[in-house]
Amino acid sequence: MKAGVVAVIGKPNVGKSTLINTLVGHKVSIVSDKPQTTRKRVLGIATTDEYQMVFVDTPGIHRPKHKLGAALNETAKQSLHGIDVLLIMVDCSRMPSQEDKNVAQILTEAGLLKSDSNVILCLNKMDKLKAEDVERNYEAYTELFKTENTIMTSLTKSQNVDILSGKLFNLLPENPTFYPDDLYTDQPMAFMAAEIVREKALNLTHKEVPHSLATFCEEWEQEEGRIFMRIVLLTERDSQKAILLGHKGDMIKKIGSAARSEIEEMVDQKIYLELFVKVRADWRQSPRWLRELDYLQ
Ligand SMILES: Nc1nc2c(ncn2[C@@H]2O[C@H](COP(=O)(O)OP(=O)(O)OP(=O)(O)O)[C@@H](O)[C@H]2O)c(=O)[nH]1
Ligand SMILES: [Mg+2]
Repeated sequence: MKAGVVAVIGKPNVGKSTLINTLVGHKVSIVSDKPQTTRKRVLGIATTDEYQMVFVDTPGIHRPKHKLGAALNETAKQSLHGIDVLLIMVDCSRMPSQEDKNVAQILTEAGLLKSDSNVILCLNKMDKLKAEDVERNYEAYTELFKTENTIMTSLTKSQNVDILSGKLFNLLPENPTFYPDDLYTDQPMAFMAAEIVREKALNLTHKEVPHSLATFCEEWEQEEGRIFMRIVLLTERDSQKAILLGHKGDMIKKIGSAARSEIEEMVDQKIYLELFVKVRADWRQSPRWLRELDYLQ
């Protein structure tokens, strides 16, 4: 039996959470096309007869503009301790950006880009990579992260995921399993339900709303034949609240019905989902709110 911890690190929006959901075979971490979707360290656990891979999903490392951003970067850095394999993820359809360079610097400072380190560089989004850019981009990323142990993937087209899984397996140490075979995440259901609501809201809204949105479960009550849950959508301005509610409540209804079916599947029973939009100016700058939302390490 092989078992170990694999941290997935990279700048925002490269596909880290998509990869973990794919390899685990369950949605453990929400996905959107907006940067900074992942805000907490989330474990995704994949167990077979041969291995247990414990993936650590991390917030994308970026240049922070507020206390929330700084907390996200800190969470990503803290996730580098005690790992067996480091999986660096990039969007290979573009040349490395300043954010990729910051990721490389953090990894160098943590002593993780040495030749004897267990590192895999995953060049994702190959479906968007132009043929004439392949060589240039490949060289730029392998040079930046100082590794030739690479794999090019397209998660949206399910390309090379098995090869990546094989490469991870090769680097895992011999160990007994850490977690029960049927456990696929360390996150409580109430957190996952609030995240599903946030994902639906992220995918249905634009501009500043996704960035200033947080969700949390305020009440979770097992009732006769169903679970009652109240999930709060926290935002920073009345104008953002108006967008989240929509004309005559259209938007919040859409968010609710998209989230409800997914949460019901997860908890395997009917739910009564109450959504409530709250405005707290500048919550992203408030240590109290960041603590409350469990975004601080
Ligand atoms: N074209 C293309 N899009 C992809 C691929 N993999 C993921 N995506 C998309 O990229 C976007 C970001 O994916 P996420 O998995 O949320 O990215 P992330 O790295 O976890 O982002 P953060 O949590 O913000 O750090 C989503 O819209 C995905 O559907 C891929 O191989 N090709
Ligand atoms: Mg993510």
